[in-house]
Amino acid sequence: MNTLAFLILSLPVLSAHAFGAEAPKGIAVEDLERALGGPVYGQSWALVIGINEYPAGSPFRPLNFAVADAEAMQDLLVRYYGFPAENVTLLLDGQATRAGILSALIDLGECSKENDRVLVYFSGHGHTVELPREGKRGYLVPYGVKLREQDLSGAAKVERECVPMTEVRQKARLMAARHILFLIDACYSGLSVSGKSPQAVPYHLTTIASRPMIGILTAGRAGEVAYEDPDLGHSAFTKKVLDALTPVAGTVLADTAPQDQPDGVITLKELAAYLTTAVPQVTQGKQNPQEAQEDDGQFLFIPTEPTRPTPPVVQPTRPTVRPEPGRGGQTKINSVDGAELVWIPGGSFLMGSDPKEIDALWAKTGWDADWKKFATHESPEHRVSVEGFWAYKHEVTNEQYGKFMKATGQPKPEYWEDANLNDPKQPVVGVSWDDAQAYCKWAGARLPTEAEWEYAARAGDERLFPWGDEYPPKTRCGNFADETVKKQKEFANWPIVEGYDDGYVYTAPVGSFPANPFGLHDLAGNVWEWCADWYDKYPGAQVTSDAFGQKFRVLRGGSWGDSTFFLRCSGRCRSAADNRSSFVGFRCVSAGRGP
Ligand SMILES: [Ca+2]
Ligand SMILES: [Ca+2]
Repeated sequence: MNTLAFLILSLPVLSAHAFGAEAPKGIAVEDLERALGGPVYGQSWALVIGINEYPAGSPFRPLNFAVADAEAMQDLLVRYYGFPAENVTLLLDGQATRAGILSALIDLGECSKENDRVLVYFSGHGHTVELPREGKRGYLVPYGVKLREQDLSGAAKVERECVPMTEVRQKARLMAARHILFLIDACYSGLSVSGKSPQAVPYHLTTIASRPMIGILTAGRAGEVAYEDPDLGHSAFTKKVLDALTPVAGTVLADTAPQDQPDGVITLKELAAYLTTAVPQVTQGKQNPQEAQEDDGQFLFIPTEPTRPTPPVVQPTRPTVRPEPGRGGQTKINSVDGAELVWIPGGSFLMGSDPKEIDALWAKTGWDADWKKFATHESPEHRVSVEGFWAYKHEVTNEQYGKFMKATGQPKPEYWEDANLNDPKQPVVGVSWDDAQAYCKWAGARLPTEAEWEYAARAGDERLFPWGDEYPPKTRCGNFADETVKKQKEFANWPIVEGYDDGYVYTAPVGSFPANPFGLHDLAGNVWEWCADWYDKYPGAQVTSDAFGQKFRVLRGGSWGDSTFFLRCSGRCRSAADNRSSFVGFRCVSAGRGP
């Protein structure tokens, strides 16, 4: 498919992302900007945290929707409220450790300037402790918390493991931003702002927009349980925040103002007024949001209009987000394992391969006719849409896997001691599908779906191999069974890519060869990569196989031991989930909004 066709096919996806739904007219916004002599805010920054996973046996049960809550909040801020995607830091599960949260709060202190606004959102457990001398203290419960039931009343133990709201408040003091808002979807006691909430600030937008403030809205009080509903797909509190702030047909539910006049600007007071009524309603009074603030400004939600020019994007100063010049793709670092991720823009593509194309390729390459039966599992070609996602640029390395083992006590994989395979920069091998899953969970990531893997490999066109259509390749483009392998006595009988020499017998250090156009290395060869899916027939497939169904997991891309059709973007392979092979590793992906 040519580039133009690809662009046209992707257009509905891109335009939906770029412009969102309808937005309010925003007359008050223009008045406000005129009165202030410029935009209401300099930059907008957000830290968005969602934790589903709490340790087995801990008194904090796992949550179902905290990650979905966080992702929806990130989407809301970027799509409707003018937060540049690169200014929104998302910490999910394994990334949201105590240290990770505190460090991200300090980052906000580093980047935000005096005319900026900062929003911190947290969805997870909260906890309240009675202090031994007097008073109570509220905490956010981070990922990886090590507390048993009997520890919960011990103030010092909880202080060591959890994030005190007093500390969060202290970190806010590092931020120069004019308006700082904490939206906390957790129940605990003690709001940690001094609560000098002004009784009667006149509703005058220019005043409240230009005065400073730190505000906090929490889902409920100590002893209340944050309510999750499968029908809502979110916690009750976040669902109502989303309801309150998502523009529908040009209006925003929470935009009522004291005079009940929608003006296109939603103040924190308006949002709080909406939530303190709506949340108890939907939870039968079991959950009662609390609000407090310091100083007399008001955090403002100002819907961005599709027609308003977007403010110039200032490159963030945070080290976690770096642009990658020349690719148009954005990269970021996973702070848990140090892996570099690249943004894969969403789109649609033809997955699988056409039997005619297979015949033509086999005729051209002279590959063994018997191998064609494997390729029948790639039929029929079918169109698949893929949402944008972040993908590891490289296969997970031994060095990264070592960090995971150290952090979690995970046992050594097979071949860990094999000097041919255990350099820190070589990809980890000898890992089962479950090992790979466990790693992903720790790293706050997941395995790619088979469709995502193939989409990423094809990199926006219909190329046969991640490096292009050429076979055998004329330039070094990956680590396969090659002339170097052939020289090893024990592998002398292997089929190889004739005339191709990559210089490696076993696995190569990741990234030793050029990336594909999406910026991903070693998709073809080096190690097979576990995908999330069961190995099954494609929709509409005529071919049947005993291998289809919930028996095997998908492997993609071929390895240092492969030389032919498995190296193609569409090549499918399978393995039992508990198999630990020297040819098999994995890479992770994660959801979230891109640049
Ligand atoms: Ca090789
Ligand atoms: Ca690979």
